[in-house]
Amino acid sequence: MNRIAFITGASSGIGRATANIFAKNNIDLIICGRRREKLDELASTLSEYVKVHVLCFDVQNFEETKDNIDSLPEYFKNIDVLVNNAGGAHGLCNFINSEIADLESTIDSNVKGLLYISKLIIPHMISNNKGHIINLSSIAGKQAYQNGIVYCASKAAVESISKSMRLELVPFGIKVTNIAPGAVNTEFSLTRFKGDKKCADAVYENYQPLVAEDIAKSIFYCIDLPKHVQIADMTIFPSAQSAATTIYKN
Ligand code: 8X3
Repeated sequence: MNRIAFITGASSGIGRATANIFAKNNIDLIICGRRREKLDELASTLSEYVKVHVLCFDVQNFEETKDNIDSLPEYFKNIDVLVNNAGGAHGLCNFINSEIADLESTIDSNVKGLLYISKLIIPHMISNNKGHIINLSSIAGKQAYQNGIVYCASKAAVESISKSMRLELVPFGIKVTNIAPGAVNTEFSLTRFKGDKKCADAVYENYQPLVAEDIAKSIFYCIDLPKHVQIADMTIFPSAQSAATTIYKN
């Protein structure tokens, strides 16, 4: 019987790449996001390999999240792998000049959304006595940097949540893996710079950044290990990066 994975933020980037690699390895999928068209298009491609169920909702809204998870057909409620990937950085700006709406959406998606999803899915894993939760943190969760106050805080929260989850869930046979990428060329910077493509592209110029597939492969590696092996924490940099804001460019 195939395993079943629930992936948030699956319409693009790391979430989408993870859905692709899971499907090619016979893992049935629940793909979640806010962009229905992109999810449907991904579902129609991946249905060739596995069963795919689409949920279109915003993780920032608890009621919407609950209604969507409650609506899952019985088969899809037996979730083996949860990939908490939805989130992003809204603005790169010093704290004094930052917008309240950006602070709210960064915390609401990266922290509250992750907690909502986990709170609704963990009971199913507990009743099955198995599961694996992958939380997408960031190097920003380990190392604070200038102009990133709320994003760094939100990812530091994810790091802490991963540790607490592991303490609580290991007795139920549930693994928890925290993944902290460095620079990955996705829509991340476009969101951070509010659609300014020139600024977003400049982040990834003059070195080879990671791509979404690099992180997806690492996620698949973690979930494909034997039952007795649990990766607790994985930090992944491009070879040119040595710290959150230290990238060797040439
Ligand atoms: C994204 C990586 O270095 O821009 O989480 O914070 S970084």
